Amino acid sequence: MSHRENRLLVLVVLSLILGSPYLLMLPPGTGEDIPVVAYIENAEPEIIAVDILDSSMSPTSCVDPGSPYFVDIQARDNNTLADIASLEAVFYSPQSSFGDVDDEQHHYTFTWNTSGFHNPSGVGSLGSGCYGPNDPTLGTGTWRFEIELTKKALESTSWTLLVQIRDEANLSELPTTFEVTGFISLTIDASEITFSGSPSETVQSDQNPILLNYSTNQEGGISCYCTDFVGATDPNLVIPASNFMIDDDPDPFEDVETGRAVLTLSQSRQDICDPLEPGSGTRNAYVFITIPEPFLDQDYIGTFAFEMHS
Ligand SMILES: [Ca+2]
Ligand SMILES: [Ca+2]
Ligand SMILES: [Ca+2]
Repeated sequence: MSHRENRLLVLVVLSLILGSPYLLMLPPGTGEDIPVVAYIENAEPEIIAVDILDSSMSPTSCVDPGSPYFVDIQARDNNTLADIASLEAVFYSPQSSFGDVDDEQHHYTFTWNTSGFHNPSGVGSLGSGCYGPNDPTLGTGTWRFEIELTKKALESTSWTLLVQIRDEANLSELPTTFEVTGFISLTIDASEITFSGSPSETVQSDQNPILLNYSTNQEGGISCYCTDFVGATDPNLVIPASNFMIDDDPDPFEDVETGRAVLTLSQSRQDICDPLEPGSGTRNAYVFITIPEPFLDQDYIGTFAFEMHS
């Protein structure tokens, strides 16, 4: 862009009345015209404040992934907002940086330009609550982004929101630190399972495997513990937790074990799968019981508890 294009052009035409007695004879409004050109320098835009607001419009530094938030950006430009060309709001985790490509776990980009608000990569989402200044002749204004990070956004207290503003010639930026809160979710595709068999047999449950569906934005694991199983008719008889096994494949008696080793349950929490990366997925839990011998044939009732932990 040339030097002249970086300036506002104001053309002022002065009408000069000369002091000659002859000219005083001329009718009013006649004289010499002198064109005067005044240049107003471009002023650099400045970000005055960046505020993250929750759904009740309260300022916050903690962002829950998967929930909408507002980002208010107040900016000033002393040759007015008319030459503001674009804003960019980039959210990135401590494992990423400003210039990286967007991805749900680490990096989100939202922009404004004279055609409106944009989510150029489609990572995350923009809500309908976005707006910009409606009077470009003013020197300051506020842009509001309504944004949402996905549930894959990494749990961390050290995310950065870097806002950049550009006018016709200059760029200014302001960083803000915020937290993405952690979350864990685990669902099981069964509410009740049953085993049936004869004394001394090892049998699987009527539903095998149990599917453990998890979702988390941090590293985690899934553990299980189990109560003793108490006789429904004669509660003095119990099947201890140690008669139950969990495997990650359908066969608990392989010569060469597939995947993780078979786990004997207890009343203490034990991890039943390898550490989980942030994200979502499913793990299989194949469950078995070795029925004691001799043993009274009655129903025995107890509980398996599956838990997800960070
Ligand atoms: Ca400017
Ligand atoms: Ca196995
Ligand atoms: Ca296994």
